[in-house]
Amino acid sequence: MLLLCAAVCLFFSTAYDGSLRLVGGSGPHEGRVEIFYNEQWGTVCSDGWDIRDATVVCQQLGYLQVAAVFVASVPFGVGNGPIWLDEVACSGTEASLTQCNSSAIGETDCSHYEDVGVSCLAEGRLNGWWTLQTRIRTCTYNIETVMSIHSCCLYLIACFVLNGTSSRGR
Ligand SMILES: [Ca+2]
Ligand SMILES: [Ca+2]
Repeated sequence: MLLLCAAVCLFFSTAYDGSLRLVGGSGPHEGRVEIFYNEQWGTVCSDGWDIRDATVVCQQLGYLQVAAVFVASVPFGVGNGPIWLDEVACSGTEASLTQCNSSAIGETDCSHYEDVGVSCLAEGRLNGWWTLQTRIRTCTYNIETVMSIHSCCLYLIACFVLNGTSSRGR
């Protein structure tokens, strides 16, 4: 059980090139958009940013719909580190933000005050795999990069117990 738990924990806490996260919001469903490349989290510039791009972000993270688009992520604070994406041009049907057209990674004329933010509708989640992934992400949201396997396990177990109880109760 502990091993399985550790594997699940590692899998979901490991960012890979193109991983997304939303930072600085009231929960994992909203915040400044950050994308992982080359071992580093970076932001996305608002040039060309629109609802279609935001839709891809929400769906990549397991949410069905966009609640709000922020072209300057003021409510969520500005990022630091690289600005990885600029001139993003999604059609809205891509499975991940990396599949959308954009400037080359890291090539930008933007400053951090132009970082984009997104708010996704927290209720509307995709089914199956995405639901599971989103639940685990919600559970591990506050435990960013470093956490012990042991506390991760306790957290995940608590998460599944609570989620299981609340969904059976309806
Ligand atoms: Ca766009
Ligand atoms: Ca630009």
